[in-house]
Amino acid sequence: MVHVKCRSGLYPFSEIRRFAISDDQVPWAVLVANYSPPHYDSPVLRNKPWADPPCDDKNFKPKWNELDGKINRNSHTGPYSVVEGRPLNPKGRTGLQGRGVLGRWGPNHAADPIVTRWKRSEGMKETNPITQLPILQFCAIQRRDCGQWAIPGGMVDPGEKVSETLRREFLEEAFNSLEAGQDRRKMNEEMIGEFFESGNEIFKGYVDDPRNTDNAWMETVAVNFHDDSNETVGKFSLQAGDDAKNVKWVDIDKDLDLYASHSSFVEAVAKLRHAHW
Ligand code: RP5
Ligand code: MG
Ligand code: MG
Repeated sequence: MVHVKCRSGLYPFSEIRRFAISDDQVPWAVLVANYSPPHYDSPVLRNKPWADPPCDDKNFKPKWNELDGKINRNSHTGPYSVVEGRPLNPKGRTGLQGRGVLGRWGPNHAADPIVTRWKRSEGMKETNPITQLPILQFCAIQRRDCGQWAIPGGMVDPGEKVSETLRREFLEEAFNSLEAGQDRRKMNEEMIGEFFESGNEIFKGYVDDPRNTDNAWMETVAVNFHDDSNETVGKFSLQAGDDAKNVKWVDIDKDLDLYASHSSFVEAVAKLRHAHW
């Protein structure tokens, strides 16, 4: 499917308007003679330790399509092209050149923990009256940046294992671990540590994120961790933290409108668990 959320209107947190292209014009293989997207590198990236330098910086010698020191510049989608020193978005045009607000040229790797439990009343699983299937709930956060509801995911730090990112981001965004006292932090870490030991990989690849550009894009590994009995994560009280301003259990259903490609990840979990969608 062609990307959609990274093609329209104003680029997030800017006054820059994307160059409009039709679905047919997205693939690089299709010639678009007048394609002249604006260039945007957000000023927030300047001298940030988590961001690459500008592509024309003489000291910047990235190793594209490989592990570059601790930075993973491989794409889950396979090798990407690099034209005039800049990686090209593997899904095609976005109407904007540069990095936008993304820290890395090329793939920006994230991880998304999809934590689920059954909706219950008085201990019994609730079913949807139409599909007769049990209703699954996932732990959703409201993003501070755009206000949209989302999976509590985040960026993989250089050298960090994806399994660690999944656990860390969940604790930061849904359990506010960065501001928790020592006792609560320890208790949550122990409980989540055990719970996160076994998950089901749902998706690995490109994300249709509104921040994507022609030269920088989001990729993720989405993993489902399920509390079947509401005895572990399912019964703990949630507290939003870091880049989340709200957190709650949300019923999974096809009308969900979530950030980036998150609805499709949640749909895959509902199918996997034979839940209502
Ligand atoms: C999405 O952005 C990913 O699926 C992940 O949920 C998220 C990571 O970015 P931040 O939450 O750190 O902004 O593309
Ligand atoms: Mg985060
Ligand atoms: Mg996040």
